[in-house]
Amino acid sequence: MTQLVLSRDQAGVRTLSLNNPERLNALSGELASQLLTALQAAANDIAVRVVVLTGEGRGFCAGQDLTEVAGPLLQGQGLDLSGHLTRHYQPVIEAIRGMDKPVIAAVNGVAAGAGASLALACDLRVSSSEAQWVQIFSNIALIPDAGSTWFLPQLVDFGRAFELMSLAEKVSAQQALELGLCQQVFSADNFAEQAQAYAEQFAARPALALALTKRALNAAMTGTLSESLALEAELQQQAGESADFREGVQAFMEKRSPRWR
Ligand code: LHQ
Repeated sequence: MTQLVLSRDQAGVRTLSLNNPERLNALSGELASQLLTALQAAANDIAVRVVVLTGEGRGFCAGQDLTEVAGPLLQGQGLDLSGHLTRHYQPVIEAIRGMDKPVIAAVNGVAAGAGASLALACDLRVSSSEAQWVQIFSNIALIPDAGSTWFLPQLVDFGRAFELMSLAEKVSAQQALELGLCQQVFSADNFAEQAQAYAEQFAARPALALALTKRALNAAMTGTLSESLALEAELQQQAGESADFREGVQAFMEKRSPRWR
């Protein structure tokens, strides 16, 4: 079986790299399935504190692998796109968002269509200076999927999201930063190293506090203020029962750096 997702561990950071570089890591059903398995393994591995999602070669991900749909489509066969999304994309997006660990997209090159959605679904995004971001779906008369219609308007306003989606404009790394699509832009020359160093900052923080923060932020996206206040109270109780909380306060009192579990 071709390994379509490569996995590497360093300093608590698991890097998952999409591995179909000849097609700019386009998403086939098999690639999506291997990605889901790799995300679930990362979620369940206590040694993994942060996950980085990136791509091999010059692309991050060019969206749906069009060679997979072209044959039947051009022969006039109906395609079950709805089933395709539910089976292949939805579990991946939910695995990223539901994981109790920071997931960082390291967008090393072009992120197009569902590839851009994949990046938007991550908790944080860093971009290579050479990367391009494009909501490319309307170029083939499709609508944005894999969560883009939900994530993008949370990062930019409705009008800008609709404009990017309708016109399929290519957004440069600098524009992506200005729009708030990514948190950092790193030079293409040593992008992987800088993305790793960025991820290690999160790996060095108290893991449970970050996990519960992610849970609270996720819930806040769809909830009310009252619900957020109630959830904060519940999750703060959990955080407060951790050894890390005790260590954090003790380290403060002793005027030293904390040593997280
Ligand atoms: C590709 C792909 C690709 C296969 C580059 N597939 N080979 C859709 C349908 C069904 C179900 C569910 O959801 C969806 C959602 C979607 O994601 S729709 C959007 C699908 N993606 C696209 O329409 C993007 C198509 N690709 C492009 O427009 C360009 O390749 C971009 C703008 C991404 C990059 O352009 P360049 O940097 O100029 O690279 P290139 O076009 O030369 O591509 C390099 C190779 O990768 C090339 O193969 P070749 O054999 O000629 O070297 C491409 O055919 C292949 N490739 N994207 N999605």
